[in-house]
Amino acid sequence: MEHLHNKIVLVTGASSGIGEAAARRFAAEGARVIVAARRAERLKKLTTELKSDSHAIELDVRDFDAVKTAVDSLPAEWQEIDVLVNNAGLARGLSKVHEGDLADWNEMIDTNIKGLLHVSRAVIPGMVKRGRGHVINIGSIAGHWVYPNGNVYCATKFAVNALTQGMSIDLVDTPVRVSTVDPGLVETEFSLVRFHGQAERASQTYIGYQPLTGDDIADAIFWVASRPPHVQVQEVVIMPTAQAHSMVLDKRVEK
Ligand code: NDP
Ligand code: 8X3
Repeated sequence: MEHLHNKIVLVTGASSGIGEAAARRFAAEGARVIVAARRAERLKKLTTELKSDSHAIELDVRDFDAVKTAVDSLPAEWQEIDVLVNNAGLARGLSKVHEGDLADWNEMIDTNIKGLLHVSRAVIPGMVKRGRGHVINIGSIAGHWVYPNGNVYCATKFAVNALTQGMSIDLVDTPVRVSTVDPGLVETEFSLVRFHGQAERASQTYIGYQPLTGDDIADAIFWVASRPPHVQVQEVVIMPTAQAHSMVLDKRVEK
């Protein structure tokens, strides 16, 4: 196992859900954690709770100039990022393509595809230069199978899958590793965001079976990051025991 003690880990989308759980897990294992997201107040609170040295950056991954400036202007002691967890992402809406909302599409494409590219473009050159690093993308089973009305969100996660493969090929002649962790249903704020704050509708997503938690995914991310340097886990697909596929879920709701 590779020890992550004192390694620098940047987690995007750390203000909630999987990203927050990953930040807590890496910190608990002694890594130094940079947490990034738009909601600065949440990050500030998180840094007071983390069990190791941490640094918060308020960041909208959709804005490349802001991402580049934030990464380039990190304090000297935070510059040498060892692990990048490209987690920031979201779904907006659930509708047929011919009835879809353009603002929702743009937000998903700009965040999940372009945002991931922006952060990767800003961080990976330093990893290549230093001759060490690990990029862990958070994909989804939505990047393996399209489900009804999931069209654009699924397309963004198929794109993440393609970008993971592309990065892996592009970095094969360097020591930098590339991995993807692709979860099924995880209970976070994901559905609340997807349904534009409709709490009742969002909570229905997780009723009738035991969904995964952010901690379950953080566990997988940490496992991927802590393999020895010659071991590159390419892909981890992780689902609730009650789920077999995007469209196969053993959901038992009492009538
Ligand atoms: P949450 O809604 O709980 O967390 C999403 C995180 O992404 C938040 O911290 C949010 O921070 C951040 N984020 C969103 N947009 C931006 C942006 N423009 N710039 C910076 N940060 C942003 O959802 P999850 O934890 O579930 O989602 C995390 C990742 O996991 C996503 O990529 C999602 O697609 C993926 N995933 C989730 C699954 C699930 O079932 N929950 C399953 C498979 C994959 P803020 O709003 O403060 O900026
Ligand atoms: C999130 C999982 O199936 O809700 O990526 O799209 S799903």
